[in-house]
Amino acid sequence: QKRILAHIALFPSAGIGHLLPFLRLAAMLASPGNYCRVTFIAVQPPISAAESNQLSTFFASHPHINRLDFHLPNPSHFADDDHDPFHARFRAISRSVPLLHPLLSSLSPSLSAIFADFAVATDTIGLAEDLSIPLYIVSTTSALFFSLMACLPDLTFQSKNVSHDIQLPGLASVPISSIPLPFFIPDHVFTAHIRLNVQYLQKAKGILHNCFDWFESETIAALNNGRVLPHLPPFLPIGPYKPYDQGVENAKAGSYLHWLDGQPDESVVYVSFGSRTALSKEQITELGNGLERSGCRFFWVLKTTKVDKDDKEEIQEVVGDSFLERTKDKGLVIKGWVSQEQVLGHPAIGGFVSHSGWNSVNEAALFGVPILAWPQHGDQKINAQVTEETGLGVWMRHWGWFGENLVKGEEIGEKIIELMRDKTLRVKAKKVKEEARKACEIGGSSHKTLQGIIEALK
Ligand code: BUP
Repeated sequence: QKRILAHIALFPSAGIGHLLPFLRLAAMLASPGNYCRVTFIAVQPPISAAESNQLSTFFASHPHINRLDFHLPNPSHFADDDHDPFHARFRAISRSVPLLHPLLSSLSPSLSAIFADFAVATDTIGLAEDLSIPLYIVSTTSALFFSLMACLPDLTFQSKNVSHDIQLPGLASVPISSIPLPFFIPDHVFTAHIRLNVQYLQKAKGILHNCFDWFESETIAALNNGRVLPHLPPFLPIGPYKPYDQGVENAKAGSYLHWLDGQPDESVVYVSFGSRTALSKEQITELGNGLERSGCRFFWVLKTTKVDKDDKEEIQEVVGDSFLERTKDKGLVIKGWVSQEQVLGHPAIGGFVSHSGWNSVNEAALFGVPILAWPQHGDQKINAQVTEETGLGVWMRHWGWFGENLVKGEEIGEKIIELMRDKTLRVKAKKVKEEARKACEIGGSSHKTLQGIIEALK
């Protein structure tokens, strides 16, 4: 019989960008020596194929983690004013939280804590109180964007067209053009959902942050000193979360990793805009043009729909046979899921054209890969600002939000060349990697913080 000193339930919200950090956290908590039992609440049905696949692979290789399937009674019931299935699902999950009570109260051994996504914070606070256990909120974004969300009820944004900066209390200012467009509409489903979840933050025991102190030290200090908002619980950087052992050989991964094996070190630019952004056809053409003009080797993960299950077009239909033919010696274009952590960890990768999703930024930090940040929506411009300030990347401010501008291939090509030739940036990115690794080592800042949290629950 194994010694179990704490039993933690992990509760993610919708989307792979929420699920993956939770799976990583689950693997970290359940690792030998922590004496933690982990129950993972797997919301069913997931929206994307990527989520279903990650859940199956994860539980096949982590049989010691308790999978608790949580079937939503009416997954698509709630209206969604921006037609974003992920935003609609955030609400559907939140509203179903009371149904978790009987499932969690009957667990044995009984729970010591719930670690829940910020996107379900409000409803889960009541649940944790009913179960008389602490709730830790898991943030899946940068500390700077988290600060903006925390201040949201006190902020009003008049117009995105008048250029000025937003001063967050105790923090660096943020350009108005970085504010996500839904924040200009107070009753937008995304905005309303965030405002709601911010209200009860003080009741949480702590806020877990996928990053490390060095990367965002001033913002983390401001959050912890009460300068951003009084009475916030401790903001606890415990990342970057380590990729977990997937325990399986994947034939598809084999093929693109094999291609990367044949490329010189740090010669390939990796291009991916994450799981939720499909560029317009015109922008895809310009991007292809830019990659070709740059003359750099490239590995491009192509997406044409927001939800992966809907993505049925063949690569050649999107970029054209002639593009593939012309670039076949230089580039590889793939559709569908790739193991990004393996790609970024491959020695052939020398740069990353990224939307600056927070997980992607952390993975680039962990592997020291310089980023050319091309944010598309949500927290991504603010994440890009953080990325640039740390020296991990450069941010194309004037390229704008998704669909705002058509960025021409000529400029994309030039920026890719600059990214791949920039030795100073490469050195800075290596420094970030060093700091990230130091934080996660035994005795490092993130490691110590996580151990402190686990100890407090025993
Ligand atoms: Br796509 C893709 N492989 O093919 P972010 C994504 N990922 O491993 P998000 C893969 O998914 P938004 C793929 O490594 C990261 O851990 C990637 O999270 C992994 O962006 C995660 O980077 C994606 O936070 O977009 O959530 O896709 O910021 O729009 O929510």
